[in-house]
Amino acid sequence: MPGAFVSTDRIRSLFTDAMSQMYRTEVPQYGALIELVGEVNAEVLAKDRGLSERLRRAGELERIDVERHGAIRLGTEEELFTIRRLFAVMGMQPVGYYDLSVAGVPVHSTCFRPIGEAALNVNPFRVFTSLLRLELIEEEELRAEAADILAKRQIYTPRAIKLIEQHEKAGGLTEAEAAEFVAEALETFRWHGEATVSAETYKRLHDAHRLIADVVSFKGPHINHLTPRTLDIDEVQRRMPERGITPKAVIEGPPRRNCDILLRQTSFKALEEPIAFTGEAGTRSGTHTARFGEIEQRGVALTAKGRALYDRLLASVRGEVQVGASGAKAGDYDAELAERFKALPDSWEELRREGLAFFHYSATPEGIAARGELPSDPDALIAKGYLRFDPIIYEDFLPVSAAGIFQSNLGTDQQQNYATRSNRDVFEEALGADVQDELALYDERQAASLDMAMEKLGLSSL
Ligand code: OOG
Ligand code: NI
Repeated sequence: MPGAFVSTDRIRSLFTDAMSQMYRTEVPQYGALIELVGEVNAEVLAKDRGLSERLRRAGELERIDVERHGAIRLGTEEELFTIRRLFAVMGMQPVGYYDLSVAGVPVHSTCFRPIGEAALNVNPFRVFTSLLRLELIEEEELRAEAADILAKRQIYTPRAIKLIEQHEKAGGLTEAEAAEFVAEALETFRWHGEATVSAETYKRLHDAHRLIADVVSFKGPHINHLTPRTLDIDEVQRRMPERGITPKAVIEGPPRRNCDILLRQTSFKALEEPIAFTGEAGTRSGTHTARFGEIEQRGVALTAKGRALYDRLLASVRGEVQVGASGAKAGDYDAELAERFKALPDSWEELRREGLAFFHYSATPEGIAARGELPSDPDALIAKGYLRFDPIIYEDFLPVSAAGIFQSNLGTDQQQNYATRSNRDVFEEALGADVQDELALYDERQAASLDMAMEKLGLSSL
């Protein structure tokens, strides 16, 4: 009886909440970051009544503190195939393909996220999901050994698999099944302090690449960070040290602007955690560095044209100023970033007029009242206040930023370059589906909003 099913949005929200609770308990420093973010958000809202009112009207105020994304790293094609089915239970679909091997990280990735506007409004939680590319391990013996170790593990509980199948068969889950599903799914993301390999194997994997050790040595793909939303990322970054939190050297992405674009993010350095290795002589203790906390601030989604400009400006800054391992030149980098990004218009109207960003259009009450005597051109309608446009928020990730987040948490001596081609077809085959094109999704939303607005104004859409 389909009526008895709970929405995938609800399951996603239950899951986000459960993950948040678990991660806070597992990583105390993450709890400290959450507190800091909450404080800064409250200060911003108290100072900026306009913003506070806008967020309240959009229904965002009460979920400002809910995490916006997390990340995992998988080891095998089967794991990726099943994670797609698991995320589908929560209304999350694969969007975008990210090849991180170009940045010296032996993975390729996608983002599982809700795609419909209504679902995004309820809870936009996403998971950046990477698949290890074992073929990038040069040493044949080690590659075979890693594949062997991974083939033996089962990262999903039998009950989770049953509930995924139930969802697929019946088309949904009941409230009781959903609660059980969330508890079972959570097991896949849990941290395990016991490695499944010996200290010696761990070291060899680690020598090949730290990330390989992180993926191969454990029972499952522990969530490696969660990321709440901040209303002032620069301020949180600045205050982190006061709380004993060490931030990465620079904020990834675009500089601070009047009109936020894309995604700005920063993280604290991954913690060194005690782990136990298996071995003939019983267990041996050691440490592993994987888990961290991150914050994000999102802005408008850019069109292909806007994105090309963004990529070009960012590349020019990075070509000019290389930030050192210990943060040397971070100030120069920030200054250069701000300077060069002056070439990207910083008003909503210019971004719209020049086709650099995506907007959601709506008919104003004045426009609806004036039906029948309106110009048909959107620009003219906007100029007269009959049509309004609001930024469509960027819901995806940025490969250069993601590489920066990865790198800062892998240590700095690991800059490796892989001479490989990106391998999207192989990724999609393992996934069992094509990843959706993010630009097409934004474009559809923009077009649909304009159609709807024009209809309300009694004008046929262009
Ligand atoms: C994922 C890093 C990418 C982001 O926010 O760009 C990411 C990872 O370290 O596994 O989460
Ligand atoms: Ni992240």
